[in-house]
Parts: sequence; C-alpha cells; structure tokens
Amino acid sequence: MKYCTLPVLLCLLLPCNLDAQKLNNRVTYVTKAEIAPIIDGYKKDACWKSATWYPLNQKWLGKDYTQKDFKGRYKLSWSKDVMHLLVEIKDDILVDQYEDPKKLWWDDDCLEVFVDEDNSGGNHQFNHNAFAYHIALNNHVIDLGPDEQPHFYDDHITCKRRTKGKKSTWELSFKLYSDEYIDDFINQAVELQANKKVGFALAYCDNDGSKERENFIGSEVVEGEDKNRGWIDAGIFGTLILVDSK
Ligand SMILES: [Ca+2]
Ligand SMILES: [Ca+2]
Ligand SMILES: [Ca+2]
Ligand SMILES: [Ca+2]
Repeated sequence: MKYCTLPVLLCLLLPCNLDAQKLNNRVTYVTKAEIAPIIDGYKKDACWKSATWYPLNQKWLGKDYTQKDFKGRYKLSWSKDVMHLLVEIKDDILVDQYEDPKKLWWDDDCLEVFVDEDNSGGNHQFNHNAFAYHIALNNHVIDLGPDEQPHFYDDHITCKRRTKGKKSTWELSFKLYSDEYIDDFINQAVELQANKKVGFALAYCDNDGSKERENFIGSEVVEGEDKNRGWIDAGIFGTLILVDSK
C-alpha cells in the first residue's frame, strides 16, 4: 500500500462525508418549540423562555462601534414547518432612507437572515443554494435571484418588529427551501425534523444617517481580511442542529 495520511486512510476505511467548506464552523443546537411562538414581537412564548441567547457581535464591515451604537443578541427554535428567531437589537438611530425597498436595501437599517437548507456551504450569490434574506424596517424581504436582480421573498418570512426607545425586538418565523427553488413558481417548503442540519447566520446592517451603512455586524467569526462574504459564500455560515424538546 502506498503512503496515506491518517485522514485519507480513515476515509478509505470508514463511510466519510467530510465537507471541507463547513469543517470549522460553529455548531448550535436548536430545541424544538413544544408550542410554536406567536409572532407578535413579544417574547412571552414558552420556547423563548427556555432558549439560549447568542450574541450578534462580529464586525464584518465598518469602523469599531460602541455598545450605545449597536448591541444585538438572538435566540432560535423550530417547529415542523418553520424555524423561529427572536432578535433584540439596540440601535441608537433607525434609518430608512430609500423608500424603494429594492434600492440599495443594505444601506438602510435591516436585519439579514442567511439560510442554507441542506448546510452544503458553497456559492449562493446568484442561485438558491442558500438565501440571504434582508428584512427591511417595513418588513419587506429581499434577496438576489438567479437573474441577478433583487426579488421579494415576503412569503418566506413572517416578521413582527416592536421598537421601544432604542430597542427593537424582531420576532420571526422563516420557511426553509431547497436549492431546487424556482423564482415566480409554486415551491414546497422543506419539512423540519430532529437531527437536521441547517446552515445559518444572522447579521444587522447599521446605518445612523450616513449615505452608506456604517457597520455590518454578524453572528459568525469570518477569517481573513474580507469578512463581508455571507451574501456570496454559504461556507461562512454556522451549522444548526435541530433537536427535540426535552
Ligand atoms: Ca411572541
Ligand atoms: Ca447605530
Ligand atoms: Ca445549500
Ligand atoms: Ca441604525
């Protein structure tokens, strides 16, 4: 037998499904909601009481920011048909400068939910290998389609935002669609079950009055100089593993 490194030898001997693009990503276990939350912008639901807060604190773009400028955290849960997400954002100034939701949508304050249904990683810039849903302050949901144009995906996400002072609570449910999704067609959302792995990241575009967004803050550690890769590369997403409620 020729010389083999240990990982190669193990792959030859054992069933092996190593996905190099996702090897080092953060894994988060997400507990099923016994009762689905009511999407009303209030976090009183039982599933939120027991879920863990995770920080939204990785600077992907912009200068250093203060806690007064931006602070964010989130929780996750799931039901048979949808994933649930609760996000708390403290942002000193909310900006919605472009009335047209398809114009420079990333330069207004918005929440960005990245979802890769089969946790495959890989390029998703102009295809539906994964979605990068931008949720505007007016609840419109936008991503680029295979035609390289922005599309509304409002029916993928149910969202309610409540803002009190400088704190906004975003509560949402989102459906998962496979990479076979076709725009302007009737598509079946994927049913969720325990042990399913889903690629996921969360981010917030913070603008406080500038022409362009001032910061882009994400949930995942992105190595290297260019950290604004989530809208192109699903390989930087974290991995969620769905688990049953205890
Ligand atoms: Ca609620
Ligand atoms: Ca801010
Ligand atoms: Ca995928
Ligand atoms: Ca802002």
